[in-house]
Amino acid sequence: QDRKSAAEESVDPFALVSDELSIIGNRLRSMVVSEVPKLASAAEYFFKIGAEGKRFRPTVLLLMASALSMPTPESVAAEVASSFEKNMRTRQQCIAEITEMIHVASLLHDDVLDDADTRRGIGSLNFVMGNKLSVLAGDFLLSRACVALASLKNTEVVSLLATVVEHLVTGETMQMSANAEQRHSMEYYMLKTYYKTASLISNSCKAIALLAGQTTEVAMHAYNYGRNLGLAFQLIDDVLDFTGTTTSLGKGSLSDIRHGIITAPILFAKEEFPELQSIIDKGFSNPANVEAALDYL
Ligand code: GRG
Repeated sequence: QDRKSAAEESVDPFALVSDELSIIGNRLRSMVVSEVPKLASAAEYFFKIGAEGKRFRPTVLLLMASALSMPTPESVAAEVASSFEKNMRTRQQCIAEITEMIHVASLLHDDVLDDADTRRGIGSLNFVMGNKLSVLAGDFLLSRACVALASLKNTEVVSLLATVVEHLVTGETMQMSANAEQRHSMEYYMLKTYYKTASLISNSCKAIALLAGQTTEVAMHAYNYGRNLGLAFQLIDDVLDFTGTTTSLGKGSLSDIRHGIITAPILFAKEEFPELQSIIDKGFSNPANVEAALDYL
């Protein structure tokens, strides 16, 4: 009973992998160079020190890698075992890098679609260098992610992460094309959230398990862990959109509601206060209506 739980001791998960995070940061900066200066500066924009964001996904993946990496049998010569383990960790770090490149590519395209002006506390790339270069830089990052994926020579892992890109596009399209009924459906919200946010985390967790040589069953547990974590991450992100500030979020708050996107906090509030529906029906182009909706949250 004297033993404190990890939560009580407030272990900082980022600190546990800080060395590896900086290795990955350096590698990412070297992976996104281009011979064309304009493209090089656009592609490296969100990989520069100070602009790297929270690095939530690489942190989760590196922790997953250290939890699942199996030691080589004692019968194997120490030198062989050490090079085997080093190789496995390098391949898992590569998943963290690919995941971050796909993530940043999606942010670049997302900011163009939303006409956002701020990201990670600085000007969004579209704001600083324009929409055209942002779209091209996103495509460039996806291409570099594909090359890195191919180098792993594991067709199942290639297929998992290639499908994630389709999921990101699917989730974004579901969000922007939802009809009135879909916008108010929790089921639709959860499916969209899986595609937009949880798929990348769950499938990359699964890839880490597969590269560790784990069984299909363990890989499925890793997938489910990533899926639930990803869904929880987006739910919290949606709450923060209402409660956060430009400083804490690194971008403007209330962006979902201003874009007419109905997220979980509104869906839950509506269950308790059905009268909120009439406010939603008026739309949120009028700031007074945003204020009226906020009273219910
Ligand atoms: C080109 C791959 C690609 C996709 C195009 C635009 C689009 C389709 C998808 C958008 C997906 C998207 C932006 C989902 C939101 C995910 C999310 C919660 C982002 C914020 O993640 P954080 O908080 O950001 O981890 P930082 O900045 O800390 O990395």
